Amino acid sequence: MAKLAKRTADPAVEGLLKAAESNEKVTTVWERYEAMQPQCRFGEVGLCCRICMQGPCRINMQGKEPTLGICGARDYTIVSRNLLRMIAAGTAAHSDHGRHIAHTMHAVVEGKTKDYTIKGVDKLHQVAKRIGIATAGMTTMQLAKGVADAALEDFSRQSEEPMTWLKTTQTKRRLEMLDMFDVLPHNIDTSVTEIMHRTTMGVDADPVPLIFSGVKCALADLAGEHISTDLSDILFGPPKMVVTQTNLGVLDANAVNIAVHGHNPVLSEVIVDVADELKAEAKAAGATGINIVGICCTGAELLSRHGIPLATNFTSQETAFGTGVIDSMVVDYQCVIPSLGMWAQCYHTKLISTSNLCRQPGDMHIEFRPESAKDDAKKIVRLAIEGYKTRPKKTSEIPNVKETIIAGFSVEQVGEMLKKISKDAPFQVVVDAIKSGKLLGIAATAGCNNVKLTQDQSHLTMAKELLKNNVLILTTGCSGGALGKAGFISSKATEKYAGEGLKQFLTELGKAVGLQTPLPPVWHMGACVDNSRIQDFAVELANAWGLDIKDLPVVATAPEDMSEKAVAIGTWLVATGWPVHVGVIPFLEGSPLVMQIAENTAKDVYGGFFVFEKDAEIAAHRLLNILRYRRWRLGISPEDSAIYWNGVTAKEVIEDEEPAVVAKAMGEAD
Ligand code: MSK
Repeated sequence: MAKLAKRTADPAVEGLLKAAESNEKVTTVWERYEAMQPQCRFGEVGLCCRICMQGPCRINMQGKEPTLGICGARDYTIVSRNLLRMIAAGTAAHSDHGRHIAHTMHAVVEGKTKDYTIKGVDKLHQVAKRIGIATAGMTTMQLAKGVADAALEDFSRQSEEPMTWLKTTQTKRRLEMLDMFDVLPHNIDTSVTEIMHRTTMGVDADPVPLIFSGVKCALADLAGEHISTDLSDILFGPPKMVVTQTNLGVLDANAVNIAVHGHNPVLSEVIVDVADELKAEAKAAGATGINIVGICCTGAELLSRHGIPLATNFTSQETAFGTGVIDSMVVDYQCVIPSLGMWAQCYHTKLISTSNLCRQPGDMHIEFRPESAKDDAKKIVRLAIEGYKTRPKKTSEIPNVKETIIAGFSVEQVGEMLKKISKDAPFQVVVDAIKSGKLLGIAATAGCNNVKLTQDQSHLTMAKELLKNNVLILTTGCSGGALGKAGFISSKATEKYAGEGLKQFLTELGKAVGLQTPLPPVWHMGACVDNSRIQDFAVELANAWGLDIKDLPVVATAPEDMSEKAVAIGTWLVATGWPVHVGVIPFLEGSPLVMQIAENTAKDVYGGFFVFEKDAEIAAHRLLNILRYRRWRLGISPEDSAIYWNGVTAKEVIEDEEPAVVAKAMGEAD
């Protein structure tokens, strides 16, 4: 693999890289990536099997020998098993996060902690009603107990009843379809366990049932994410529109800077509370105050609920140390890379781990418990104040780069805004905008950074193309981080990037909610678990239209996917009817059969399918074509029947629904 022509599209990160790379005490993720080249081709295409200790086996994808592993496993078995284990790991991560929040809610209900309250009482009622808990005459705590119990039951139910967080959140048609294919999971833990069992030595070798069970587990992941989102909203309140700033320029050389990083908001919410209480201690130490900033998805959670500035996203988490002004980086779990300890030793920054699930070499560990939340958080903040006192007094390296970001677009917030135009049928407003052509459709941009691609660049390229073509973007996670840092999530961005129809839609909606400026063209919906919000948005749209997601002009993209969690998310999106683009193929190319299932067969079964394309501009155009195709199928863009896509007219596609013809039209065929 050649060296990347450009490492990052983020000028703040670029500015810090030179110093970082001349520092012999640390290495950056980019340097380590280059040192790793060439990466193992067998691993890259998913054909390395180390499931049993007779291996590792590496089989040949070109049809040359060896074509069988020592046990006789073929390419499709090895690739499918590896894929399933990624889905299971992603599901475990998202869902464990949800379980921890459910336990925190229990601790609140049982009076074991006084450091949290139920801030989202309306959301509690809404979720309780949705999952079938009678709310009349119930106290807040009784309802919270009922919801937390129901959430935990979704981890452990032993009957065949499908999971509550699936059967109450998807369209009726989709549930019937998933039931017909026997992929509705009844609990999360079994879904993960079954995959580990099914893929172990001497169990399932048939790629078809293997992949169906991967879909089932991914649907458990969707439910796990939804539990995380719902219960966080109940504890901390659903996000509402907030205006703040993003990128490394949000660091403040004169304040105690605390960067919170990871995914679970249970600790960081309390850090925000106690930071205010400890301001006087920071001032006594000579600082102007305490400046909390976010990284990755803990950052996205605090951004959405409190307008806490987001400093940076995944690939630049270690480069952030190079500013020299972060006094503590406080990590919970997931996407915390193991090199951080090395960086902490080189700078004065304290790396504070807070969960025994996620210890780091070189960390200081303060185990965070909901029962002693405030005391734990105070210890953590005081360590940062101590860190400030020892910060070397040299000129800071804070890049002068920051952008305005408007975040907090929960589905509840979106619904409230749309009600200003149509009180009784809010999502009909979006349906009408799509039907009228103001909006070509909706795109979800999600997922990570991946060092194999220039940091953030693919997110930005795709967003530019989609917005120009009147596609409203919903975003989460590090994609939201990338777009925010580059100035795509502000009213100015609507002026700069949106096509005429999109601009009109956002201006009208902005006026309706009392703003003088248009809404941003990218709606930031939160952290990566909050892809459940994107799904809720699509379900609202589908129900308003009387359709299923597979019929809607909606697409999803993870242009720089990196994590196993992204594999789980992509799979449930496909299983619920979304066309899903990914910019980095997750170790599938070793099996033409599995590639065929992902790109084509999935479409026939679920209506959703994967689009694999590294080039972001080409990918954006493929997604635009899919949106046009879906619009034409709905009869709302009859003029598109004459449009040639890759040499095939839309009319031909409809009349001759041979998968190969459809694939060619969508630019998916060779
Ligand atoms: S943090 S999973 S790099 S979005 Fe959610 Fe970002 Fe991906 Fe981690």
